[in-house]
Amino acid sequence: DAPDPLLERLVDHRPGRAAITADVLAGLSARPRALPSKYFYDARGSALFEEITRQPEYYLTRTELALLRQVLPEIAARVGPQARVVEYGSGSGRKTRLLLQALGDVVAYTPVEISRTALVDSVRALAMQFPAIEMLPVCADFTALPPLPPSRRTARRTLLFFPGSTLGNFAEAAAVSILRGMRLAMGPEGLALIGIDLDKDPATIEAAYNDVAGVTAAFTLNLLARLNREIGSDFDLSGFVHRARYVVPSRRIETSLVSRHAQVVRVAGQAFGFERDEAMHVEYSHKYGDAQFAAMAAAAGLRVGAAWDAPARMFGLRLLQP
Ligand code: AVJ
Repeated sequence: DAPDPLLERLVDHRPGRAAITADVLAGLSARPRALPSKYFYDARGSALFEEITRQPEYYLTRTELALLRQVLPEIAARVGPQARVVEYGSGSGRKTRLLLQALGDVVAYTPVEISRTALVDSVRALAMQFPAIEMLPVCADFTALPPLPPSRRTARRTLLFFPGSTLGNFAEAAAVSILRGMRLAMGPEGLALIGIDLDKDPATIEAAYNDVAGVTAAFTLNLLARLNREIGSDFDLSGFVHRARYVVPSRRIETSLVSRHAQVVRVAGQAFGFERDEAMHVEYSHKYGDAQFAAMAAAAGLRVGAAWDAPARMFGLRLLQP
């Protein structure tokens, strides 16, 4: 085969079997037990997430897309020409397309995405649509970001794009440290465009994580299938059920896999006993209030330069600056 310029340039920092095993052993030894949500995103997990975004109950993606379409001209005016765009958790690249179109003359685009399949597919499509933009993909967990590859052309500023309320998957301290990392990565002239889900009626939020078609449940359980395949664990997929509840005082969805009966799971030669109804935590999805989000940004040395909310405060975009 001819060498593939895209694959040759891809910076690959994917967590390997040893790292995943260590994370899983640590999570299973903790109380309550927990598994990291970043491992949802193998090829099948990323595809299932795309299917979640098409469920009627999952308002987040379509609301954010509509809001982006509406306010991107204003954002582009604030960002100005010749920006370098770095996106955290770029997924399918659907929102990226709108952003790159609105910005016009972007110098380079660096998607940071833990799913290699999603990354390669999306960058290939974006490279066709935007031949003038240098594509510098990084396959990594964005909380452990390797140094970014240098771009050929010098950029006037860096724009970090972090849509989807993916920040909400992190507990507050971890979210602040991600924002702090963004502050360092963007430099003094930089900006960050962040999508956040806003606190609202609990029933609406809870329905989004319990779609009737069961796609979210399949997405959650796929985590166990992925671990069985990649680290040789023996989770029984029919022995666990998906549970997602909105915890009002914590302003977050807490998703767990609940053991249907007493059982033993083996991972890397170690045995872990589960009790009946024992919950293993797998994901948070935080929903923010305005003051709370501004305080988190401030704790990271950032301020909210501009804010846009979808109708009925269903979702928000925030432009952060040092
Ligand atoms: C990837 C962060 C947008 O937390 O809403 C969707 C992941 N999990 N349904 C979210 C997810 C269950 C999602 N984000």
